[in-house]
Amino acid sequence: MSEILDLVTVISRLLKAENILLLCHKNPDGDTIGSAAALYHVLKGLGKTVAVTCSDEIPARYDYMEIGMYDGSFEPRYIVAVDVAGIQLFGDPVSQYADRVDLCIDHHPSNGGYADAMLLDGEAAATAELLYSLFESMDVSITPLIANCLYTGLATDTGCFKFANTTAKTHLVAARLIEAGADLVKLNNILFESKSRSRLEIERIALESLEYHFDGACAIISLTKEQIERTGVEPLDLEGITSLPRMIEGVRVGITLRQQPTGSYKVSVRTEVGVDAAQICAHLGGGGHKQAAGCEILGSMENAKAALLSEVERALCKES
Ligand SMILES: [Mn+2]
Repeated sequence: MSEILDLVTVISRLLKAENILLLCHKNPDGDTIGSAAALYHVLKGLGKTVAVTCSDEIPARYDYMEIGMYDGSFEPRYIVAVDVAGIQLFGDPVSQYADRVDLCIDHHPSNGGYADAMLLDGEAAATAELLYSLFESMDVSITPLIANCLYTGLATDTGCFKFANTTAKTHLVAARLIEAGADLVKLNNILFESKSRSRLEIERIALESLEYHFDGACAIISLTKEQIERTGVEPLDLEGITSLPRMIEGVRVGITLRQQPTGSYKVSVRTEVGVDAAQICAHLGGGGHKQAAGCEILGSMENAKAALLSEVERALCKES
């Protein structure tokens, strides 16, 4: 298990560290990218040699963060994972660092404790929210660029401050970031008000697969790997469709199944307050947050659905 650190200890370790490599999770989202980018700029500002790496390409829409990606030009001596709840989320080739992560900064209560040390706040809406507290304690000045990076993490993990993980603290941090120069209108437009054509196409296909269970309390959409490949949709865009089934009136549990290139099914579960998504996924070897969790299921689509539905039934019975 990881040694659990307080902010002061994390700061002293970061200040001592040299040749720092920051690791994001695969299928990177706004929080892992924004958090890595913000930490990158802060450490760079302290004169450190630092770079970011990720198994998947960082989507072009995030170019405004000006991330310095790792090009092999230094030998990493201090490795920090941001927003990565478990080593299975590194993907290749980043997984080569999995057993030598010095510090993990994260907000997933399910974090398995794979790093030597950990700064974890399971109450934080995003890793970016936790990082803001770290930077505040470090007394670093939040530039507009850093504010944009942190805002991106905060806004994306909360669905633009709409999800149940959003707290007063989340808004207070957002307010500080706005004061520091975060460009709300530009960022919200990039993050929430535009969709690629391939995203729309995959939504159309996903909606054709829609089915209801338990008198409409559960909705499932599913995509085969052929459908995903045909649209050429980016991983992040694909991630976005996981909110679709939960949006339907009367649906308490929304499930999205995406077949992976290996054939297994990546499952995303989104629930209304009162139904525990993490619990549903935990029984299937996954985990996550109360209202948003995931797991991976091997076998056929029908078997995957059957396994999920029996867990959903249990969760619905428990709550209602
Ligand atoms: Mn996150």
